[in-house]
Amino acid sequence: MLTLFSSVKGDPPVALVTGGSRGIGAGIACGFASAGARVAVNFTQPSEGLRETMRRIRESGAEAMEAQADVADSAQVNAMVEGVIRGFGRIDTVVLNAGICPFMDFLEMPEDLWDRVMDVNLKGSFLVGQAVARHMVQRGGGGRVVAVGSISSLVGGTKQAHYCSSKAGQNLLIKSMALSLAPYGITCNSVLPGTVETDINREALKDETLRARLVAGTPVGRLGCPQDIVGAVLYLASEEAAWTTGSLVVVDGGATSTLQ
Ligand code: NAD
Ligand code: RM4
Repeated sequence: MLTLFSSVKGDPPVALVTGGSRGIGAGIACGFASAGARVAVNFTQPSEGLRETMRRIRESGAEAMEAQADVADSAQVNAMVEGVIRGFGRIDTVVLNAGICPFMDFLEMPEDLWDRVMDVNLKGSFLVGQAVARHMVQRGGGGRVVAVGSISSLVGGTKQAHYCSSKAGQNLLIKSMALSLAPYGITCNSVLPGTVETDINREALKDETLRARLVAGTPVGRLGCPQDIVGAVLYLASEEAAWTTGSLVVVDGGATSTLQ
């Protein structure tokens, strides 16, 4: 049985999950709630997904708060982090999950699309990671930073030059943060999912040829669901993971283990 990390022993831990209103982030937010944490759910715009996620968290008996911010905007990020600290007193774990992947051929890719993907996926991880880490250091240290990366940080992808590059950058951001923050008892790791069917790729996966190719390339024999990712994130947010830092944990049904 794992124990989620809490900087105040005996007090329920506090987790902030970016992009927590739907998809993998919603699964992670609900996973923290079921494991006894108080959860701040970051989102950009109010949505049915946000209301549903807040309802699921509260249904499991946990406290939840909304934390609005575009992760690519430093002023909004700082206001969000301050708001969560005001609301819950502190942050013990931050999950850097917010991300976008507007599929586009390399030859067609406009500069502003490249910039936006970098801003959300890479700069957003830096801004939120730094703001929360500064708070963790200020409150005396101890903490967990868990990024949701991607197997697309390890291999290229058609229509994903911006996304793969942003996720590869995020891997080394996390490793660099792990070095800087180790003296403060703050661990920094990434979970790298394979293909999980969510809003980010639902349209692309309507292409049956693509879907069949992805399933065939996944030894476990199916695409992932958000729940497949939650356990690895909770482990990295646990007390027991104190000696795990700078790690990239692949959770992909075996996809990157085969050339099929
Ligand atoms: P999703 O589109 O359902 O969720 C993405 C979330 O990020 C949404 O809640 C969205 O509102 C939020 N977001 C987007 N831009 C934001 C911004 N500027 N500020 C704050 N929040 C923002 O897709 P998902 O699959 O759940 O993606 C979650 C993470 O998982 C992403 O980082 C994605 O790259 C990663 N990932 C997904 C897959 C997959 O196959 N679905 C695979 C590997 C990694
Ligand atoms: C993943 C992987 C998936 C894609 C998502 C958006 O990392 O590349 O195939 O659907 O990103």
